[in-house]
Amino acid sequence: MSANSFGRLFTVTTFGESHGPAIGCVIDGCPPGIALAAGDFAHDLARRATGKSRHTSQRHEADEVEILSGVYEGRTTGTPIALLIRNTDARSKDYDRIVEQFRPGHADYTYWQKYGLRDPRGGGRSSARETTMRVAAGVVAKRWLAEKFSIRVRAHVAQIGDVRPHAFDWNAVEANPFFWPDASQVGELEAFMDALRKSGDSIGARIDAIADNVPPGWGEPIYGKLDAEIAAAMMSINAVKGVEIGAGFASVMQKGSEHRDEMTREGFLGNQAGGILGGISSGQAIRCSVAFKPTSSLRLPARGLDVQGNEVEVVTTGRHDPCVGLRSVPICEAMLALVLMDQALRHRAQCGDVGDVTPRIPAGRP
Ligand code: EPS
Repeated sequence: MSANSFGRLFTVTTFGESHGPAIGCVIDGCPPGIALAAGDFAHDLARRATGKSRHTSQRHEADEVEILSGVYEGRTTGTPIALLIRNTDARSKDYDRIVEQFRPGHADYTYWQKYGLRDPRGGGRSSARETTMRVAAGVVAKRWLAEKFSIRVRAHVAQIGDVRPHAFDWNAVEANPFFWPDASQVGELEAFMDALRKSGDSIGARIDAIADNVPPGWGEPIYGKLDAEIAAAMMSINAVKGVEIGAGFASVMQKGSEHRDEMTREGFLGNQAGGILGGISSGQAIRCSVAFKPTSSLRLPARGLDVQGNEVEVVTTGRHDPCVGLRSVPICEAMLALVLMDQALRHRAQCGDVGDVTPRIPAGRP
């Protein structure tokens, strides 16, 4: 069975390949009355888009959204919302050389093993192009979460290779092409990425995604835990190889007396939990970290196989990202928002009669 739909009450199905005529999604279960227009998607889609700086793939797509259904007189109607974006700058000839070859580290081989055939152009559906529609759907979720709960979902690049921020300022994140929170390092990153691009190699990145003002109670133990579904959502993004919630793997080294977030009437005294305890939101900020592997489409020759099983030297030319993690900030935001909206609707459906339960501990430290 395919698995191209996400969510239980607020569901998103994406469709389309990187070099097909179009990509799209169908959102179902969206509450009625949310203001929505085609132009509302432009900001987040531009944050994800290729071709905005020399540090990414130079594919230039307009990414204009067509709302095909589910919106009337500027508001959602509660019926399925179909969104479509036409592909206007696919260069399939770039892939002619590797149509029958498997790029090491890419999905080429596994798609072939699974389906016995594949759309090799641009990596087909395994291309980062698919994430465009997740960002579009995430715009709806972010808006509903903000209007209903004043929830803010933000992400930033937290590491590129072994480079980490020396300082942190959210205001710096949107002001540079790296979504980097330390303005003093932008020059260093420009030089780092220029050298990397010239070398023909690629690098990984870590993204931190945070949701503020999430009320306590969201999450459905045991098998619908909020952290489990956030982790699954992030792992579904192309190139993701790891997800942490709160302290994550650092908790291995922590003592219990260090890890537990003590509670006072003024709020939690820490957030090692990343805002989730027992699979349920605690009211602290939801914090997750996502590891993106280095892009596998490299012009540096590599040993690979072709569809006949012959050993070949694989050289990938065309337009690729030296660090695909750089453009993943809006994608991680979208996936976090989509999980939160789906869980909020599920919580309201089952526990809507519970109301506010005291004591309500303030979020405390972010
Ligand atoms: C991308 C679309 C892709 C690449 C790039 C990012 O276009 P195509 O499918 O024609 O190769 O430009 O995909 C990669 C991450 C890469 O390095 O190949 C996109 O829309 O994000």
